[in-house]
Amino acid sequence: MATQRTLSIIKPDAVAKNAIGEIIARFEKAGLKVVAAKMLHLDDDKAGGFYAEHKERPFFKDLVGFMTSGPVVVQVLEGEDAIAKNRELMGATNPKEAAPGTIRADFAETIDANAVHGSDSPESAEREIAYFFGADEICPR
Ligand code: RTP
Ligand code: MG
Repeated sequence: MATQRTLSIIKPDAVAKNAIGEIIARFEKAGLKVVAAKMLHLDDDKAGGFYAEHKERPFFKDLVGFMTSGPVVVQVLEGEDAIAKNRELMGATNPKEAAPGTIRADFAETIDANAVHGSDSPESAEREIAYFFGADEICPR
């Protein structure tokens, strides 16, 4: 498996819990490198555009409301099989179904406030990274 990049977001609930460092430590311990990072407070347009694929879903309004409720930390993670590795570290979307020891099992309370986002395919990763970062903001090492 080749080196990949994926977009990670530490969501407002996890930022509010002061869990930024613990979450990033899990990525690093798993061999993923942070090659770009910034803190942002998303507005409705930026959050809605990010989750455009869910526009027609009943939970869309709540999702945008939650993602704009406080600051987030967006990062580009790089490493072997980074997309799947990050999804594994995150655990299932619903924290009640997330495997023990995953980020969502340990830091998330509900399916709405579920601590982290991670790209779900190489195509999503490419779009999502470009949605938040210019090429000059990514520092491979
Ligand atoms: P994410 O995109 O945030 O990484 O999460 P995911 O791939 O695990 O889940 P996805 O299906 O893409 O859904 C995006 C976010 O929408 C909220 N959601 N709520 N109430 C519901 O049934 C429901 N389903 C999804 C979650 O917060 C999920 O992370
Ligand atoms: Mg998703």
